[in-house]
Amino acid sequence: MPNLCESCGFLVGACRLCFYTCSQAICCRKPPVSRPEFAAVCLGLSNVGKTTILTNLCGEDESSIVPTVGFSIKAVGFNDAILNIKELGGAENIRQYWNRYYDGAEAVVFVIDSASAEDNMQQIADEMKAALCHNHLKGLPLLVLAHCQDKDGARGIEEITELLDLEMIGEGRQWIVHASSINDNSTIRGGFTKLIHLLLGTDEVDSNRI
Ligand SMILES: Nc1nc2c(ncn2[C@@H]2O[C@H](COP(=O)(O)OP(=O)(O)OP(=O)(O)O)[C@@H](O)[C@H]2O)c(=O)[nH]1
Ligand SMILES: [Mg+2]
Repeated sequence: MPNLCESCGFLVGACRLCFYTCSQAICCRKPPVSRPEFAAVCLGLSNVGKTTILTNLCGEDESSIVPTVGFSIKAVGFNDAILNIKELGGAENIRQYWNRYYDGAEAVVFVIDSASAEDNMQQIADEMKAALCHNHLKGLPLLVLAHCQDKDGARGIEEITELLDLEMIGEGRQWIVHASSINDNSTIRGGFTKLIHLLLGTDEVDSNRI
């Protein structure tokens, strides 16, 4: 039977070990790994879901979203990088000023409603072409989000690639067309993750198109 002294010694030893382990955990915690930051512009016609997508990525409440007047900026954290995304409102009276906000962009995100009528697809193609021709956006990596895949009549990425003439529009830059829907957050994150791989130069695909 251990006497009282031995029991006290054992207790003190256990307390010391506990204190040492806790202090190690608190003091020796590694600093958070810093992630590279990139600036991106997010374009697309009005009502295609740009603000909803960015709000969703930030884990914020999506119930009170209103059309974007001018622009809005959100910093979105991903595993490998932080994207500072500037959304430009898509209404006609705002689109004419888009080019004032391109400066400093390192990537372009273009969101489309995949269920748009064929006539609207032509308008989308024209707006996209005009934006991507601008000096500040030339050659930048491009993510085309074929969004609203949950809607009836949503087009697949092959059809969208053809209708928007993406092979031609994407010439001279790396580009991705990616299907997404607000109902499945992983489809949205997946598209942005691919874009980050392009920005970091870590994508494993040889061709421009993914
Ligand atoms: N069915 C469906 N609706 C969506 C999806 N994503 C967004 N929406 C809806 O689309 C509507 C417009 O969304 P916004 O995020 O305001 O669109 P926006 O592109 O930011 O519009 P502007 O700011 O005017 O350029 C909202 O009612 C959203 O709930 C989606 O994947 N599927
Ligand atoms: Mg908006």
